[in-house]
Amino acid sequence: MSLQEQLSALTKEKYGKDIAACSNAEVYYSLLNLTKDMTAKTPAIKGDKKIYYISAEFLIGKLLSNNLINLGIYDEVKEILAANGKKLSEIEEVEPEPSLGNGGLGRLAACFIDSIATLGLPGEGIGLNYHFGLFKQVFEKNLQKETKNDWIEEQSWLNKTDVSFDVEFGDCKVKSVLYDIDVIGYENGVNKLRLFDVETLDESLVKDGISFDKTDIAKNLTLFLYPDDSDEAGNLLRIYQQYFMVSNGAQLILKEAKANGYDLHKLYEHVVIQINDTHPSMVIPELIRLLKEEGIDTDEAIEIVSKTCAYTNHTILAEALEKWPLSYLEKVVPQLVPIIKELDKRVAAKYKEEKVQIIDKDDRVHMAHMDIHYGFSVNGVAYLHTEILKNSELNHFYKIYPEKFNNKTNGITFRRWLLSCNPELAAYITELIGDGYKKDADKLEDLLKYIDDQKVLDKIKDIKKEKKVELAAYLKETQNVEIDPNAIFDIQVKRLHEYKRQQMNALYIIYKYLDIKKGNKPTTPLTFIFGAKAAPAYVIAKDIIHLILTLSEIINNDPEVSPYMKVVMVENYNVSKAEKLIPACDVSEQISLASKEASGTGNMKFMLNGAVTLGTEDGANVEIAELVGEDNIYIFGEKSDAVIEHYEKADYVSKDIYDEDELVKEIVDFIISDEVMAKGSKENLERLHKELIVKDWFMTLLDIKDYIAKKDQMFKDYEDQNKWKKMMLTNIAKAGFFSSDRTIAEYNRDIWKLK
Ligand code: 26V
Repeated sequence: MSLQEQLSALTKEKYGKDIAACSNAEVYYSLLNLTKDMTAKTPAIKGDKKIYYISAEFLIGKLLSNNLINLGIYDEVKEILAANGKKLSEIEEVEPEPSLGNGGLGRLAACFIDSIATLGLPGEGIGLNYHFGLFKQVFEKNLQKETKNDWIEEQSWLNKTDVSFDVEFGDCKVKSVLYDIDVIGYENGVNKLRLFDVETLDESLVKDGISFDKTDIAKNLTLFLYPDDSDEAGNLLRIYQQYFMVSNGAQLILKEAKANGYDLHKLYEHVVIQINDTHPSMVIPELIRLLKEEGIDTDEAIEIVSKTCAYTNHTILAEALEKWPLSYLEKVVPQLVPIIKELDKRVAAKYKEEKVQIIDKDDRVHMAHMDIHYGFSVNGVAYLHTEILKNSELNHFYKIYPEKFNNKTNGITFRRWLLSCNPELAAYITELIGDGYKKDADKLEDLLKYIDDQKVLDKIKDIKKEKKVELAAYLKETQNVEIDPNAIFDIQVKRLHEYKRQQMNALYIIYKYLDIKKGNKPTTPLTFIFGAKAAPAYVIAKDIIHLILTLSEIINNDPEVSPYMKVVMVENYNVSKAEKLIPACDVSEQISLASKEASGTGNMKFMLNGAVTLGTEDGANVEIAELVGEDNIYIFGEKSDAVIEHYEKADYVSKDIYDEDELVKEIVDFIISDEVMAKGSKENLERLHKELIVKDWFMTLLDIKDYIAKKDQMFKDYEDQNKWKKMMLTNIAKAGFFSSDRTIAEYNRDIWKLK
């Protein structure tokens, strides 16, 4: 049966209608079935050794288009739909977006499982099936409000299995239920993402916004990702979740190993566990505990686990490196405590340095320390990040275990971040250099032979324009804002965090606004676009959102200024919105304080889609700069060494800069000017203003002048259209290195060693 016939048969069977007569929703659910049927016929990836990627987050995004691409039927389906008067892009809108992640770490995990399957490696993601995932963001009175994201429908990509395990906590016991999502490799076989859940979950616990009773574990365990941890109950709940995830994971791994007849004494020959940040770190003591239950003695159990587990660090921010009070672990997972104490004792007997102990003087358990001592590999996620880990943050560990440390620069899947989100550009690249780049991303470099070809340069810019028109229409429809596709689209989309410095971008906007008011009009209009969620309890982050929204209201409604600049904050930024924003971007804002952004992956997505980076020497920006060369990127700001020194010496005083520099004072004070106060909230604005002057922990004012200068230069250079087009082409051509297929091949070569 042809695809067309299969789809028609499905719509007839399900809805008693032809494709053309179906609603978009009916077509979507029929396509869901069709894709699942085809996946069932695609062989599972098999091998003698398997990678289990355990992660609290898998920010997979919508799956329909990606799955169609990976099954090789995307174009055909698009044509069938078109022939029946349907548009795939509209059908995609029906699919709810799973919000199983928070940001870069979760999106990376999603790219990785795509690449693992694409490279034909046996591998599974292991995580949790949060019913409401990360909160949905709504704006009210220029403030962020949180509501639940109810994404699970009757018919979905989740396949319920009959796998179930008992998980015991200190004060209760729950039964798990496992859901699988198929992970289809690009023109390859199928792996699985395994998401554990509890059958006793009670969604009705969530009444108002995202608050709920945090104590009834059997009913609330998988409601939300990162439940609010500003109180003790919230912290405990996170530990319950983490243990639930790793205990199920470890039980599943051992079950599969036994089913395959593997010798548990040699588990590491068949199994490798990648611990994605510290959320799954308890898998180490849990696996030791389970191996001991299998009759293996403590020494050997520790050795087996140490040869099986590898750890990835994704941040050097102290507050994100988990340290659980021992008393919390005693309450939630008392069975692990003797094992953790034993692991700690062995470390203490060998190493006296306080900084490498697992349990510190205040009885807090440093999860990362356990990973480093009892894992066989420790990796950072970009060159600079790994260097900082080795030479500064984890230097005491590096001195003990230099051989464990390695770098794996992050990557992104080109299936989603080019083929799916920008089919126009993908098709044109194929026309120019063939489609070899889809499997071997380095081939994108072949584009460089067109660097002086006017027709090619023009066409790349035309495609960019087309994507900008689409984005403008989308924002008009969804948020009722009007932006001009002829403007420069300057975009900063990522989690809201002070270190990422959205506040610095806001200060530039103030500077530009005041400058236009003074009569200095930009040649090409400017559109500044933000998208960001702030953690619900992160007060300053929410103040920054408030400032941006208030500025947007003032600027967009000012007839003197709005023809020249607009400010838009996209509500509820998520993967689907990223897919619309990234292809339309001209200027990619990557302006974190040097040393703080471990890698960044948005930077790679923007580059691949022909945006030019404005960034600091941080994370993977460093590698982007090296690849494209200094003529094709705009780098500014203090370098990481100097920043680290400022922290060591505690000698950065933002108030000095504020007092001494008139322009800085003017733009910072604008935050609490009558004009802004008239539209915004005094409390939020005053708090943010004060924060910048008396604290500014992430050194916004240190870099603001350099940032303004570089950004102005960049907008000026945009006027030289040919120069800009060449920068665009160079960025696309050099993006091949950032394919997650390359990253995963390196993980496999150096860490996992699957055949
Ligand atoms: C930590 C915490 C701490 C408590 C509140 C909730 C929360 C959520 C996530 C985390 C982990 C932060 C680590 C993280 O997301 N790192 C990001 O990882 C990306 C993939 O490697 C990388 O590109 C980003 O630079 C890095 O910030």
